[in-house]
Amino acid sequence: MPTRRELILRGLAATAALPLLAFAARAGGLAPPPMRPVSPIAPPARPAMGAVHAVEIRGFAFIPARLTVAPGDTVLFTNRDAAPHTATSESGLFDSGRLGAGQSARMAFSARGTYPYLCSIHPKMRGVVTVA
Ligand SMILES: [Cu+2]
Repeated sequence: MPTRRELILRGLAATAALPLLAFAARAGGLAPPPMRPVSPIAPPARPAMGAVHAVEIRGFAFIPARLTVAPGDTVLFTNRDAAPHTATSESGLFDSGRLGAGQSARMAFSARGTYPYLCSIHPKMRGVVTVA
């Protein structure tokens, strides 16, 4: 025959266990998170195109002569002189071709590195694009 004290303790234990059981039941009854359909027109996590950086060719100089961009960025070379110029990679990786007054050429840089270039018409005109 249990003592009065033992009965009280059992009662407390049962009461204390109830919230846990209720919690377990709720947890077990939770539906899995709904699957989200993948839409083919969902916007990409990152923009498809990087930033565009302007380099002006003015006064027989590239301005700025040294430019640092991120991978995927584009550099837009614009000739503001009356004389024609080019933006030509020293290692042959890119060449704007001959840019007349007001003409532009754009070059996208995907790989990290240092890309020195010059004007093939006026080889003393030099610049560097660093992709970092
Ligand atoms: Cu030039």
